Amino acid sequence: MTIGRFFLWGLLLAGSVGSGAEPPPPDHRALSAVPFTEVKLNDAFWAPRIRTNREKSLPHNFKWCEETGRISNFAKAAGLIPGKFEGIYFNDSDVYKVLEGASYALADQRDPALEKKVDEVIAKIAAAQQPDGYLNTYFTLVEPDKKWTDFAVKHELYCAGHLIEAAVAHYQATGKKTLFNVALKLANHLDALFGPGKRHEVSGHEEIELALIKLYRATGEARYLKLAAFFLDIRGDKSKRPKLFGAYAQDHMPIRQQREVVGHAVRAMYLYTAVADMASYTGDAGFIEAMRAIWEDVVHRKMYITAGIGSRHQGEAFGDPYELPNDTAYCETCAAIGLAFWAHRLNQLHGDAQYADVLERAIYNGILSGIALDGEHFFYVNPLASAGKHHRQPFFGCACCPSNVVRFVPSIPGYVYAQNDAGIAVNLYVAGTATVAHGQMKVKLVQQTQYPWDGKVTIRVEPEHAAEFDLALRIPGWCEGVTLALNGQPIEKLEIVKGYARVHRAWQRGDIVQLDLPMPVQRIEAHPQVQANAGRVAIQRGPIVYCFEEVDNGGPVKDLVLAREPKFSVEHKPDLLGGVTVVRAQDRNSRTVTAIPYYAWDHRQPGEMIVWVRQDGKPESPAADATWQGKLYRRYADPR
Ligand code: FUB
Ligand code: ZN
Repeated sequence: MTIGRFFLWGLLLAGSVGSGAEPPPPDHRALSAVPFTEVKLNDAFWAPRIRTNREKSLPHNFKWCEETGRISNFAKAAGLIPGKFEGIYFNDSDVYKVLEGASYALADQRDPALEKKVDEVIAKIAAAQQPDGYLNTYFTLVEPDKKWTDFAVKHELYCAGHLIEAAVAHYQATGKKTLFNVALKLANHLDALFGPGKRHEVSGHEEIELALIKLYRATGEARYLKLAAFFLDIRGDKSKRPKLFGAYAQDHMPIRQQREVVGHAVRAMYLYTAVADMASYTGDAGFIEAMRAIWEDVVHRKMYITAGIGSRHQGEAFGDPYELPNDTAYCETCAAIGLAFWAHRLNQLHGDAQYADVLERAIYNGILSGIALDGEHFFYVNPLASAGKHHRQPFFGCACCPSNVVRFVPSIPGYVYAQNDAGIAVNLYVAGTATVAHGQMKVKLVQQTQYPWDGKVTIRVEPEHAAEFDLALRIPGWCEGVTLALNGQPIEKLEIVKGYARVHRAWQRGDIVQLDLPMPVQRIEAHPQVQANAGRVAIQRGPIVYCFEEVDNGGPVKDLVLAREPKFSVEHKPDLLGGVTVVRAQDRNSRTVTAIPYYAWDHRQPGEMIVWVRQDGKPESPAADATWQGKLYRRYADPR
């Protein structure tokens, strides 16, 4: 029955664009995220960051968007003020991303000043839209006769995608349709131009696909989903588009045939986010198999321990398998954010915690390093070793990363919980409350924890009335020896399904679940083919990857060698770097060395930084034997 419905919808998607009268496609996801509007965080780690994002990062980004002409480009395109276009041709997208971030922030907390700013900017955007729905300030002001002529380079569809994402977030957060109506008009314009029997084009930089799927989810209008399906179907297909853009833009072969991740990392992540989303409606076996293989290629061969991806500066691109240099790592902040998007979609599609493990790794490491504790300085490139010359900047000419991180941080509430007919899944451990719809009733969850510094988590379950359902708790891949108790009684035999400890019972108001995820300091080793990490280990505790900085260690750290059997100790320092747990160990000369969370590096005196340190006794060139099957990183076993 279900397969039949998928098949029918597959045909409808592949066929001509219809009136939208057909029934909606089934939602094929094993889990669906509990929306950001239903989750409030009040923890000691994220809540202050979300506040800093609202109070500092968003005003800072609006200011830079003003000062660099990004916002006035809209006023100019609208004819409200005179003047020429300023900046790069895709600068509209930064304004949209900042608005998206502002929308999540407003959902968390109303803020009249921020709302006023948002309304003002939206008014300029709306004024810049042309009567047919077209909206792009670069083309309106610079090349009005060249609209929709340079799909490989000029990012018109990319900018449209970011507008749509911002509009959906703004509508969901505030209930206002001011930006949403602009997005609908633009999406309808795209639908009139592109599709079967119309123009066969794709964007050189993916983004529109995932955005159209979001718009479909927000409106139920099938044509947006069909247009996204069309863009995905003709990508890399020479029979539909004789001149492909090549591997850089994942446009070298049809997506269903792709098995390796290639090209520009952000482009790839945005594309595969949309592919995973699309599979959740079509059950498309070709897409699912492509995602399986490409995911393995990324996480087993091409991902840094920080969940940074895209090792090459050249082309901002993925390198060869195991090509993971530390000091020259590119690891664009946007790419880690894109990986988080993709991981989140695959977690929902398959209901498998392994994807949320990567999501968590990205959030606490490769993404968070992209923004300074003050909320006003940003990394674009996130290397895993530094000679002391790489520092966060207030903004960039190409400002994709600041605007991406300021939309990602306030969206984190939307990543914490997921649900299905069977019950509720907890993907991230963050103190706060959530209201989750289950059948006809609502279940309130109250989570308390000091995560990521401590693995003890307490969840109070408050259904409106007693009811049977699952509570599925993600057991992180880094964790060994988890224990779980229900109302104070240990659960002896945990039922672990796809990485979740599943507790099924008739829940009563006030039931308490206590999860204990032990967080010893772990040494991690990399696959022997990662040449940069030969003879080295990295330190991880819980979800946090650590690094050594010169400032904590009385001098250069690049030649640091850990003792053969370091006796690790940890100390939580509330006044250091916004509150961090530091890790201490001994070097091979028995001197104490100190590591801090990678995300917090480069906040004090400039100096060397290193994630992968030499380990006394670890051979430089061990064999890559079968024990490495399917692994890029694993816990280091002492060669005793
Ligand atoms: O092209 C738009 C954005 O600028 C990309 O996603 C980033 O990699 C940067 O090149
Ligand atoms: Zn970026």
